[in-house]
Amino acid sequence: MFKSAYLQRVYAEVSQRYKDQPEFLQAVEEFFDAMDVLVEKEPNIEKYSIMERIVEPERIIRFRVVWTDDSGKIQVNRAMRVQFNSAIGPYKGGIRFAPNVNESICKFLGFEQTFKNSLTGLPMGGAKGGADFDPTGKSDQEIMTFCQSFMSELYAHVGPNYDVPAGDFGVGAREIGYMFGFYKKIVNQWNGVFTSKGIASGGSLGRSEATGYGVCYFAQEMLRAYRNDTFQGKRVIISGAGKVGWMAAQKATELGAKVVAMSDIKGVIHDENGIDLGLILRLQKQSPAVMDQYRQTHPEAIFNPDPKSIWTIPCDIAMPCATQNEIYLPSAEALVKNGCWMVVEGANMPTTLDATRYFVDKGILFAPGKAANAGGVAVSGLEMSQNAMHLNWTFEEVDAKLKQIMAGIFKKADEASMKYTGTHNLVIGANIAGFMKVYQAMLEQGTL
Ligand code: 2IT
Repeated sequence: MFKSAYLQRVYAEVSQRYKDQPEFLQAVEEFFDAMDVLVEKEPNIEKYSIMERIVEPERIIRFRVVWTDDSGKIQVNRAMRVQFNSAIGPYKGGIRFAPNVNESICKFLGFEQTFKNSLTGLPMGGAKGGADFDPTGKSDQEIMTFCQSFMSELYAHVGPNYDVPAGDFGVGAREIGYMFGFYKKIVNQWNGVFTSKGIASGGSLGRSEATGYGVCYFAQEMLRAYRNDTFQGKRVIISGAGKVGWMAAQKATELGAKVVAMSDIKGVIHDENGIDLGLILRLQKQSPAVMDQYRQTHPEAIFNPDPKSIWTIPCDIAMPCATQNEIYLPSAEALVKNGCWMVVEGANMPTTLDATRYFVDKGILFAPGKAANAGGVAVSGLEMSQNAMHLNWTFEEVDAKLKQIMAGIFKKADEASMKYTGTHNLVIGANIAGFMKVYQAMLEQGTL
């Protein structure tokens, strides 16, 4: 627990009030862990009740989504948007469509997003939203009908200078296109209310690559600064083969690493020749989860239907890019036992708190998601700039800015850690560096 009596008191209150929100409390606990070294040096945090304020979302919008499926049956889903913090810019963060979406998950994501967005250096507040709608197996028509009904409510609560959503799990360019189109029709204005749009609809080149590439750019900075090293010849394992994991695998391979294992909900593929990324992409055209089909083309590869088994494969670098809480303590122990010395989080909060503490205690180079996966929202910020200026940058321009932003995040997080702990603890450093700007803005703006 925390040394600070102030943090202990606020955490006790929050955990009592939101005892049914485990993911949210986990995100707050990780954040307070990092705040422990800061609160006594910054008495204004307690004086101005910053922690009490920062853990409460500024606003939560909840609504019902009614839509008709292809068989004519009327369906009902629950949706929400958590507008967490707007101290440093308009609310910004993705929308998730998945059956397990609830207030705890939207709040944990919105809370993390606040500090992640701050770390990018761009003026974006934190938000997250979603619906307990499962897009798997739905027809194009059903997806469109759902998205339009969803937007018939959400349109009133978003805008290019108010709240700018993007994608997340279950929400890609297709869903964004339908939501953006419906918004545009209702408000009768073309503006940058969504990011991760298709290129023809005003999306930014490089946005679809940004999160995965950013994870590798961040890892490159760690390798350079802490080991005078590169990706060349490293064994990498990546959980998830979606938007983040696939792009991270491609960039890591381009930088000289060998990606020996990847996973999705069907299972794990271990291929000592290096994963055939082109094959995965081709298989994904038919269905989203494909690992069970990989051996039809590469019979020498090994398939294991348990997604968690990926963490037992020997590697140098592990990149969890699938979902929250995918590395529990036993998986962390297996990774370290088998020689893993670096963990870079591509997903949001993929490592549980005790597993994170274990990695840090063992001296593993560990990059928290709010720093390492910030490349996605960073390029979303660049998409907002391009839309506001009514112009488009080239892929090379965007990619160069992304590299610069990821290097900047690494520097800020490492420097904050050195300043407050005298060590290279990127979990503490990223939380403090992300917090400082939000905190400063909250002080400047008075008690709201
Ligand atoms: O978790 C994330 O940073 C995202 N889903 C992307 C958010 C965004 O606004 O691009």
